[in-house]
Amino acid sequence: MDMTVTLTTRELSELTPDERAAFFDRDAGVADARAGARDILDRVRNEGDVALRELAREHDDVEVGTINVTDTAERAYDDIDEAVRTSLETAAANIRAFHQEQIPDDWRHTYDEDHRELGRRFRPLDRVGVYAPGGTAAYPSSVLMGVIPAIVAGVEHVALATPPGDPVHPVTRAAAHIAGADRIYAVGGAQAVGALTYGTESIDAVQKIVGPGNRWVTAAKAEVRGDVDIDFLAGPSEVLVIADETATPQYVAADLLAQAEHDPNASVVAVTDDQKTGEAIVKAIETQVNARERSDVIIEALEQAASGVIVTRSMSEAIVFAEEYAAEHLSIQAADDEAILDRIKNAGSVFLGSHTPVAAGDYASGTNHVLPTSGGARQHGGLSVDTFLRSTTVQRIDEIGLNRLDKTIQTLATAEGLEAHAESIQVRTGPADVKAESE
Ligand code: HSO
Ligand code: ZN
Repeated sequence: MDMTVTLTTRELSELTPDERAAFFDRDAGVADARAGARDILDRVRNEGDVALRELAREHDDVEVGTINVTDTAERAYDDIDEAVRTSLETAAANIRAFHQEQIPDDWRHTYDEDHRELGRRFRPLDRVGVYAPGGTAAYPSSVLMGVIPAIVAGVEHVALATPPGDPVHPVTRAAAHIAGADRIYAVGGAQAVGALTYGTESIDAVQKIVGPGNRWVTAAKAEVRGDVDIDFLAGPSEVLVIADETATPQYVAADLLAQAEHDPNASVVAVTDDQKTGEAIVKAIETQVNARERSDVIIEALEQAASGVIVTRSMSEAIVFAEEYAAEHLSIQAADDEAILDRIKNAGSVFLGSHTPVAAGDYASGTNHVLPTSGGARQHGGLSVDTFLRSTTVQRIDEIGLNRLDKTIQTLATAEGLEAHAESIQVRTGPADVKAESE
């Protein structure tokens, strides 16, 4: 059945405040899912594996046998299609190489003519949990994106949780094997987040949970913050393409459709300073959409208020719009791409030029595809080696160095009324000429 998409270009200057806000306040239903997610988390905390089995029955219509399916991964690796196995390995190698560049060196510097030495060291977390969406649409690529940076960071125990399916998708298990996960748990949804946070008979609790998920998983991650560390909230996919008159409309349209097929709540936007290019992009979308297998999902995503083809009066106006939107993926298909990039601060991952489709980063170029959505790029970046490290500062001060800081420290300690702090210096250096601040 052919479906049609109703789409026209829209002038940015003519959007109403509500229409503008729809682009910038994207929540994708996470807030509404929090109470339901909390109930599930409490069930898992109280009833452990029993709750996991019941929830799989209730939500996924699956009878879960063994929850820990780690020892089936190698077999899955051997059994999957050879082209898929080679592609997973190529992607994994590129992801590994890119993330290896991110390993920070421990450092020590001396200050104050060598009398004060300060430094920073980095150590991996011990146990982390990676969530990868699964079920009907399995995401082995998200397994690579979550597990590889953790392994590169040196995390000893990396657990993967992914929906049970019937059984867990073999390509997902093969990806976990290639990436180096040491546990694979057949558990999905908010209950997976609960199990990794609180532990169950089959699942060990972790220190940090990372990875993308649907709104239930995302809501559950928001709920467990405080009990366990999380990466950030990664909701439905988003892409914003900045295009000028040199862009190829068919490429822009294809990039929008690609992210739109993830989720009816995906937000896909093209913004251009050229009316003709905007119209050509709309036309290309209309031409391409019916040929897509997932056209129903794509059309829903395209028709939501946070999607569209926007025409601006200038490239500056397009850049301001992109900054405010703070895209998970920002694609710049314009002659001056580097100059435009120089003016952008808020974006999870940037794709420059017409031969750098977002799907390249989704799978195989090497960058991470677990990225901030819903404007999170205003505050932080995507998954990286840093996500799995803790930093510690280290210092050593010698006698001369302490004498030089003596008065500063004692004065500030006295100003704060913390006499024992001042004393811990004075016991080493003798009294300093410090006057208590009179009130
Ligand atoms: N674009 C998604 C990641 C993904 N794409 C997985 C294909 N598979 C969110 O960045
Ligand atoms: Zn994608």
